[in-house]
Amino acid sequence: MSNAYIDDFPAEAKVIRTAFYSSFLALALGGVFGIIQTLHRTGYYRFIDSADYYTVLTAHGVFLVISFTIFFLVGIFTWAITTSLDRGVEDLRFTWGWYGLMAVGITLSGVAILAGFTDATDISASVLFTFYAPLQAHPLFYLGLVLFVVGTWLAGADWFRSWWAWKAENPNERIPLPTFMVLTTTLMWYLATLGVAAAILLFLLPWSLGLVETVNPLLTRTLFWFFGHPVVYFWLMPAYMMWYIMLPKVSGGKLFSDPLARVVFVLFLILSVPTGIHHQYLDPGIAEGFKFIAMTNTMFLLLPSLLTAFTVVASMEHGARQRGGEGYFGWLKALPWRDPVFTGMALAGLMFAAAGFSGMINAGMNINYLVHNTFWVVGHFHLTVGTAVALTFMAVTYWFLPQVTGKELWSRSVALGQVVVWFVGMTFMSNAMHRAGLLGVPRRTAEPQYEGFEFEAAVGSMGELQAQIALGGILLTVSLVLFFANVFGTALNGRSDELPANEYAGTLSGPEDAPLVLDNLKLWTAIAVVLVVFAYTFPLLSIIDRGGLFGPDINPLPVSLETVHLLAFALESHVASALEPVAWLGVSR
Ligand code: HAS
Ligand code: CU
Repeated sequence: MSNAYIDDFPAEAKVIRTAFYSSFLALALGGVFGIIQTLHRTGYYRFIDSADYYTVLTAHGVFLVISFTIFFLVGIFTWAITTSLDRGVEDLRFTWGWYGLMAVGITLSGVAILAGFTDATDISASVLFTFYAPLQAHPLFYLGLVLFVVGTWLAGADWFRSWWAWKAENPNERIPLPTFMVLTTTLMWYLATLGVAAAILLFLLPWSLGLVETVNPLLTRTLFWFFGHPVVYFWLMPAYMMWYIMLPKVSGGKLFSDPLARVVFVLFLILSVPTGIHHQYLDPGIAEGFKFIAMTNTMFLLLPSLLTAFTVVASMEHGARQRGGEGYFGWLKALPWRDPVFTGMALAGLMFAAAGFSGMINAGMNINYLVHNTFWVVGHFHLTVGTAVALTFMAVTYWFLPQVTGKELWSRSVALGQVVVWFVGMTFMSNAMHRAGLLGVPRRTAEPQYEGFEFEAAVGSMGELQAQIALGGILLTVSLVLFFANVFGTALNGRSDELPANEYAGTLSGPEDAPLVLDNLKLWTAIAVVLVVFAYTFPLLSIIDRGGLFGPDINPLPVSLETVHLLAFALESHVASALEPVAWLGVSR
């Protein structure tokens, strides 16, 4: 008889359950702040002071993109490791330890943010989820983030430990695909978080504690984006994992290609970090050439997602044909559209296709000037993290919750309604956000409508856009209420013995078709490091060279970074002397 997860791993199920509930708490809080700011910005219902808008926005951002996403992913990664290696964690106390560190960390940061609403303390952290200088938070906020990130590092160590132990017992076997995905994602995360660790520990925390007086804002921005771009793949890769190993199964078929899935995760490992500067196309302190390199890397980074679109849709088609689907497009009808787990993930995928297009536009250096810092970008990330990731996580919750609680899902039809309402709400909200951005409506402000200035819409009107955004926000809130009803309903159910087995999709082309080198994690990590060194050494050196490590005024460490000039000089004279013999051709420097 095949068992549910909780039957085989009761202790691990408890950790995962706790991580999920932490994630849902953050989702609820983030959702409340979300509807407050949608209604405030669009002018439909205003009860907060506009001066508090940054605090609301910070709470919305941090609770959703840091706590909701990451608590959920540590839960499913722990599931993926234990299920695919078929062994429990090595040391349960260690597992609870990293969970505890994450929980304490995010609580400290959360308290620091929420304290911004009262004047009773001077604690506040209204610095947005992109907490770079010159915005400054109370030290508690940074300290909390440090603990949280260290918690995730230890979680990664836990997964590696399991894999090492398994490898010792199974020396000649390929890394099971889910484990492979967890390990590559973790390695990417280790590399990415070096940036944020440096930003916080060397600059922001000492500055907030008063140990140093100033920081170099461009440097903290650049270190933030060193982390801030790859963090989006830390959210996406677990969702992709679900599209690869769960979606084919619920579609009724098998994963089209295990080797291709490995290639995708390797590409993310090597390309995610050296692209962060695409968030800084408008930063005047970074030379255009460095931006061009980041743009080129970003365009290559489209590849793993395009491969994913192909592989995942091919797997869905395989499933549909197993279920009797026929014709070029007729197979779509044979998919299990009444299953919320399937429909949620499929709708999330559809929206991600649109998100990919807005991402490509963001990524173009020239066209980015049109959309940067406008509402367009907000539209983009509500399709990506707000739907591709969030909707996938909610959809798979309907499968995971029974697995880790041992209880039947409270209502499948409410679940189906929930994922559809999210899709419809996000269609209204994000489309209108993109359009508003094209008219120049700025992001990150409570007062987008400047006095005496009218945004001219080519089609429709500002009022219509505002109405769509507010309507979308309300539908998303309704969807969240339905989601929580199901989570509570399920938690209140009794134990059931009729749960589906803990299984993930088989493959049409399995690991035996994948070249061995794909499993060489050391090689891919080394390549990733080299690319990061190439992409970041010179931009960072030149930022420090011009602005000083701690800003232009105080400079406790010697800045002996003539390197950039020296290198330029060396290149220049070399080129000049090489050209000497042909000087008569009229070539001069
Ligand atoms: Fe982005 C800004 C470029 C992906 C998140 N992005 C942001 C911000 C966030 C964010 C949060 O180059 C704002 C940060 C801030 O506060 O300032 N982004 C990209 C590019 C991609 C991309 C090129 N972003 C993401 C993902 C995110 C995310 C993923 C979160 C999870 N983004 C940018 C740039 C900026 C930016 C610039 C800076 C803008 C500025 O000026 O500030 C790519 O990775 C996208 C590739 C995606 C595709 C789509 C493939 C399609 C698939 C769907 C398959 C369909 C299925 C369903 C499975 C090529 C995989 C089929 C269903 C059936 C029924 C058949
Ligand atoms: Cu990015």
